[in-house]
Amino acid sequence: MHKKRYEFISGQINKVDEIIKKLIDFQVAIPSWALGTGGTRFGRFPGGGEPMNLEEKIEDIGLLHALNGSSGAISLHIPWDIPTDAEAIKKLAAEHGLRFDAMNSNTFQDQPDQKLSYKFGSMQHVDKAVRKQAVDHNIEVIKYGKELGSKSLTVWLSDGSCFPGQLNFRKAFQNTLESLQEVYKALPQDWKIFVEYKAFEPNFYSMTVGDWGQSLLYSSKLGPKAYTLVDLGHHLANANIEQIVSLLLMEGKLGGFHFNDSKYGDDDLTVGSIKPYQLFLIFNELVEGMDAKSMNHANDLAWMIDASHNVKDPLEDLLQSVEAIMIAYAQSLIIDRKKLVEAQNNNDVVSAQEILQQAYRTDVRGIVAEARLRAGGALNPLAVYRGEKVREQLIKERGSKTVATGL
Ligand code: RM4
Ligand code: MN
Ligand code: MN
Repeated sequence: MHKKRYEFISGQINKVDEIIKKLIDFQVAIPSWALGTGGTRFGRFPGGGEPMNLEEKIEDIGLLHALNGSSGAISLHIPWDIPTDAEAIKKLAAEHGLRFDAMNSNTFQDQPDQKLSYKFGSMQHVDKAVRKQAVDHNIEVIKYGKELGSKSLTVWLSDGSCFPGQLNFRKAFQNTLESLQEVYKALPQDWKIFVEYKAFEPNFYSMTVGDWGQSLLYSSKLGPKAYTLVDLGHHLANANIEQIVSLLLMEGKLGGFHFNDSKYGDDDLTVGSIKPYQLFLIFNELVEGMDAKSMNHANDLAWMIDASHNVKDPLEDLLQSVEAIMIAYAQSLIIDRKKLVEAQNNNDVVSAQEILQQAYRTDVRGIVAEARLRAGGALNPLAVYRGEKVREQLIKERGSKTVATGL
């Protein structure tokens, strides 16, 4: 079945081996906080067998990577994932073929042993002592990251205001910039810092890093090691994310991605489950923009998933998400770029649409599966996961009442 499907598709497109090589090289980092059942603010229904510590999280991601060959990195969140024995953690990750992608700091929650509260913000706070606490936390996160061999820090701030008048926007921006500058100073030479924006939630009147313009302002003022991070769920409804991506790339300021999907807000649903065409259009801009700058698709941007699971088995959901990313990437690689440029230059709008949709409507799953096989993964990861009764085994090992750290 696979052989037939692969032969059919590889006969239709050019340079299939080059495409397969790119697919094999392309790795998507899995967030440590997406391995458990997230729940909503109304309730949480844990599915059992969830990882209870960093070691078990690494094992879960190792399993995903063994199945699909494309999940060779992990993104950690501190303090949820403090590595008490960094050497042992590094060794375990290496055994599973995993590297450490961006480290994430957390100043959107108060921790039990914390002196000052982030209720009214962290880096934007009117009290300098709170800002310093947030800066120190980020510097500590860098320290853990260095121990593990990570090379980047993602800062997502929930800072903002819920009501008009609560904040002086300009002062909040300036405080945040100063705090980020302190963190920037502590960044090792070969590290990057990603400033992630979000339009709303948990603050509902203003967010201090609310959109890509604000993030770009911060990252431009910070310096060459600072970049903007795009999380697909962090825009106002119907925002043209592909255009945002294109311009950030043009400016050399796109740092990385948090993939997920959504219908209404920051829904954190499975990648490609709601708007697969949008995902394809984003990949179209990514590939075109990276090629225009001779960038390396696999390494020059940070590719991460940021999702949350309420009703699905988190590992099955992540397998689906990675598959959706690989499909969109493969489809963007088969776009007839020459013809598209021609159509654009001739104002041939009809042909331009035809060219994009020709690629989007091509069933590339045979190529993606072939790449997975060549990388040592399974032909059908989901089927293997279910066939081997992985969740049942995890429940047996870890118990049915486990709750993973995270949101
Ligand atoms: C936020 C944001 C961040 C992530 C947290 C857990 O909504 O997307 O990237 O660190 O959730
Ligand atoms: Mn995110
Ligand atoms: Mn989010």
